[in-house]
Amino acid sequence: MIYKVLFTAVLVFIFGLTACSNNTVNHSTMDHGEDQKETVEEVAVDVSEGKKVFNIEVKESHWMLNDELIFDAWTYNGTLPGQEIRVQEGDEVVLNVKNSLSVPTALHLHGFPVPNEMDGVPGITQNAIMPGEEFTYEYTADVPGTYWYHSHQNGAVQVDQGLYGVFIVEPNDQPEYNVDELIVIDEWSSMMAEMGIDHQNMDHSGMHGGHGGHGGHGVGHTMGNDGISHSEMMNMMYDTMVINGKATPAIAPVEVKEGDLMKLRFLNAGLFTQVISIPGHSFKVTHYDGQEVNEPEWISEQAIRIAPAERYEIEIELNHPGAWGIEVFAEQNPSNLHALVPIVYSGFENTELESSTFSSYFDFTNYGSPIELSIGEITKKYEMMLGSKDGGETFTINGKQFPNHEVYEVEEGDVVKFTIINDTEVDHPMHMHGEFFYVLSKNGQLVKGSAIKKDTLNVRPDESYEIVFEAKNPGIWMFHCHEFHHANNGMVAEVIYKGFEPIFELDPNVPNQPE
Ligand SMILES: [Cu+2]
Repeated sequence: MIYKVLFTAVLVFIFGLTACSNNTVNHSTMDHGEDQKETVEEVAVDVSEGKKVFNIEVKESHWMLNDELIFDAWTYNGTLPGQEIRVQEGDEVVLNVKNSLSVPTALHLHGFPVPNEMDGVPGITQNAIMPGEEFTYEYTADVPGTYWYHSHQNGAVQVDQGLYGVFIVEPNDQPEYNVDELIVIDEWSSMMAEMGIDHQNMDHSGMHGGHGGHGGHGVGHTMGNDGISHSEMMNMMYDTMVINGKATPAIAPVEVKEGDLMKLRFLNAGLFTQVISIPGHSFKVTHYDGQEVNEPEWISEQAIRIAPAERYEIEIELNHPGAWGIEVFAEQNPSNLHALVPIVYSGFENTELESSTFSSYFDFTNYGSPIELSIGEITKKYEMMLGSKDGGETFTINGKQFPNHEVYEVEEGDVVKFTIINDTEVDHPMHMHGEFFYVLSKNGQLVKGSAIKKDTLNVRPDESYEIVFEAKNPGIWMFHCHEFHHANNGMVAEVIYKGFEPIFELDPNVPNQPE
């Protein structure tokens, strides 16, 4: 019902815009008081007893996407994204998380194989952190890679509102890069910001059909008599591309020099499958979800698709001076969700950005060199059928929906194979907690290039994958779609180790909301 009200409000707003030549509010004349200044507070790092301690406050902050778009974000320490946390392989890491919001929250470290009680999933591994309360997460940073941290309490609202940041574990043998930059992709609805609609009060449960229209797969489902599909609704609402917390024209350039070796770490923290096109240079894809690709080769004119929660790292030799714009756009809505990330050589500061077209999409099933995996014989085989119900309004795994979901039981030492099949018309970036998996095959064809070690796998319409993982991290682990609306509407399963007992006590007074 709230969704319907919102929907009507959006339509009224759009109607209003057509009669108005200027669709932005000039915020420069508005008084936002002390909070208006864009505070970038240092994450307090306290190295004590050989541990790296970070204090993270979860709080509301006014955030400027550019000079005209300002909104009340939910942030980690006042910035969007939350400040990068970068540690060294082997470090003991402590995150003291203080909740200064008016709603409960929790922090999940995405991709990093944490002990189960540190996984940050309310109701599954801990009770949500209530307003005013704190929770301490501790990890040993023994697996290098690019990861991210985000809220796992009501993710469709909380991550959308800004609760995400990057967590990097640098390997001890990290190659030397002259430039090492993050490019965090997200999208925002200027419409809702202009209308003063707070995401926290918004019911996302009717908004799950976000992806549609991929490669002629229809545009999703119609909403009752409104005649507008969810995907069209998503496209109308999310109209602003956000890169590293900024929208055009405030996206900060990456400043480089000829001869530099550059590493770029892409993270998709949003809800849409995005396309990345690198202009003017060949490049190597060195890591998938933070995990090394074996012997990557130089490629060019290939665009990379990056689904929600995925990370891609690339390496570029800066040998083509100019002012370049890395093009990033949402596959289903390129006209609205589109941005250029400036890569500017010194001497080209005032030059118009040049972007480029691409001739094909990067294919990770045939890239890099094979490497022998030391994985034992498969001991368990499971199927994961991704489906939908209610005329495509809700989503299922093997016909089941959270909290009456599919449970996959494993024992420590098992080698578990999943066959994942997407029987819906939209993308599902499937994320397994607690463990990496290897991709063995796609659509029945064995992977030809480098081993593919990931924590999130985008399964597109009609695709099937076989993946395998070694069960060596006991716990109760979620395995869910990372399009939060889909998870919120049922697309969640669990991998449970036989006999595992969580050490926390479920508090019935805490409104835990793991999705
Ligand atoms: Cu999904």
